[in-house]
Amino acid sequence: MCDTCKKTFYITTPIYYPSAKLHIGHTYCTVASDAMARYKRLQGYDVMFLTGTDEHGQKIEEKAKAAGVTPQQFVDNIVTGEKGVLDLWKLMNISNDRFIRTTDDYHVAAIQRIFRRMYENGDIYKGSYKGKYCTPCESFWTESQLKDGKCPDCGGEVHDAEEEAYFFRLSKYASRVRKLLTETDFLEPKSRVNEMVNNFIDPGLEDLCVSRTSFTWGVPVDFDPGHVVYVWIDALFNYMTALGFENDRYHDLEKYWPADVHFVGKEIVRFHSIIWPAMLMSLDLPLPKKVYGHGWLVMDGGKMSKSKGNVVDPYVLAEMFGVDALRFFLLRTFPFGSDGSFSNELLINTINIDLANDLGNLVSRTTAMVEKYFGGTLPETRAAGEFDESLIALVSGLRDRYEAQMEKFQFQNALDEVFKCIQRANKYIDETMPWALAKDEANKPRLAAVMYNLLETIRICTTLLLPFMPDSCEKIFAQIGANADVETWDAAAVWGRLPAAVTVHKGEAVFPRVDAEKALSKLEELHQQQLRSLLPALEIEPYATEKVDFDTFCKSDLRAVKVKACEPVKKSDKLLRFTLDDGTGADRQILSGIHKFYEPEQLVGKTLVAIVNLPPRKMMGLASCGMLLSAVHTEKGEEKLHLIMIDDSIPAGAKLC
Ligand code: ME8
Repeated sequence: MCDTCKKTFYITTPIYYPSAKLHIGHTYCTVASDAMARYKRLQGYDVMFLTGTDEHGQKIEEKAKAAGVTPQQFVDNIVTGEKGVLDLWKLMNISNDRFIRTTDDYHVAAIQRIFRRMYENGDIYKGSYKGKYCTPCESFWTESQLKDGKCPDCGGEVHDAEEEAYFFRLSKYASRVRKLLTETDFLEPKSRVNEMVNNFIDPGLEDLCVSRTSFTWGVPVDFDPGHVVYVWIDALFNYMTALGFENDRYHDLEKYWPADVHFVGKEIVRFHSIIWPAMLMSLDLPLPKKVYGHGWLVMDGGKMSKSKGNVVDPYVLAEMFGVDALRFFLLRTFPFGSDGSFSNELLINTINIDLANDLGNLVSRTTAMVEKYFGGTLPETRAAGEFDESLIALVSGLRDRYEAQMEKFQFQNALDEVFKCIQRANKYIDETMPWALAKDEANKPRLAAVMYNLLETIRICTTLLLPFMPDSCEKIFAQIGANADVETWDAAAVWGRLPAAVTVHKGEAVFPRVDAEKALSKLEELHQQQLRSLLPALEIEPYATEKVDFDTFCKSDLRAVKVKACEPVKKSDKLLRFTLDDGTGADRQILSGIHKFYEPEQLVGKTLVAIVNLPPRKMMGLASCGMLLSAVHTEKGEEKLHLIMIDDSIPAGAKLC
């Protein structure tokens, strides 16, 4: 098909807030969009896949201030810095065609024009806003929208806020939006429609406050200095400015708009299914064909959040298990429309069962057998036999069953169809028993047919796995002697495409088995590190409030002492036994529970401070005559201790006062 006749497909992810490093939850949606984009390309579509970053707003302004940098420097670091957003998408093999940053000049200028257009057509007007404001969500709420007095999105505190502001006539579009949601397939899954209608539209859509004066990090309203455009207006229009709407940077609007699908997380469905279509209606623009609200990856029943210390780092997982395994896991394990409970155990199980056992084994067993029985190249003479028909029938219909699921964004079900074929092929090996056939030369044509059927099954399954695991699938193609360039969508529906005399190249295991125990303990260690990093860097003991009179204080006899010998106390993990010169001519023995902080030999010769008039105490059968002074504090949750060491020129026995 010529390029201009190709059907187009425009898919977007939400544009991410670069307020902190991205976690596995963000990766989830981008991987799903990438799999969809690759699937559509495989089908022959001319795909535009857009992602980007949403860089304005009060939250960013505050974080930048706290970090002592400008908002632009702050977002630049998270977007383009080391292990930033761009690095992450590169690592995850995300094939986006375009990346938009809402601080890009062309976008900023376009947003100003868009705002002005809605002002000029009367849909944006000036008023004054009183309401409950949630700073992290940058959202105003009415009293009735609050949940137990808190923000209905994030559950955080809200505060009273009033400001002169511009409003968008959202109420004007309520019935058209309601119709769109209830009478078309604009919003999916359907469960989200009820949520929108019952919670937001039917209680009454109020006009939306679309400008702010309380901070400056945003797109300025060019006809009213002091106002910046509400970050959601700025953000939502990215889907069009990135194609060239109201700017000259790009010229793809006609080709790709309206979008085929916006993938968005469930908490931002409200913005995409109510506010976004209403604004497009205001400008008389075509509406996107679909908004799909996916579920969250949750941990321990709650959303991932840095403050809870349950943020899962995609860099760590990709490094430990491989990018493709991670991509596969995300889409194989959780139904896209619902929440999924993330756990490391689940990830390792999926890798070991689906990838190492089922797919990996099928590929390595088959290629090993073709090498062993035929020296790597199959003979052209083949003999059909029992069990072939059911395998061939199942695999020949796979592409269509897979397509039916992919078209509904049911990645998990699509992969399930593929894995049914992979499991069937493994069973086919047990049924046909190639090792038994190989014993008799007369069975060679039958053995060749069995091998060919296995290779064909692998080829078709691998083609359909390409959108999920692009690199690994290329490796599998190379091993089974398929030419990746010709493994097209059409070829996935045709049984018998591999040349009769195909040559395999057995290689390394594409999906090595994970040692679960080892991997889990490493991840646990990293998790503990993460938790420690959330603790205050330095904590000191609270100061005593009770006063002590001077005479009482002076009763403590503090002396300089020199360490003559120091050794661990037998059968004790903690205690060190000090032999000290206290200036009296007789050795003084003090026991101190500080072994975890010092090796005894480090301390010999040091000049320390001891309280020498405490009554002797027995520990582990040994008398301790006094106490050594030390300084203590906590660092990242870990107890720290430093013995007080004084200048070695101070003689033993000198009184400290
Ligand atoms: O919402 N599981 O940005 P964002 C699944 N800038 N998805 C998750 C998730 C999790 N644990 N955590 C976050 C914004 N997400 C706006 C979008 S679009 C015009 C503007 C998803 O960085 C979340 O649901 O807070 C959202 O779809 C996306 O990550 C970006 O979140």
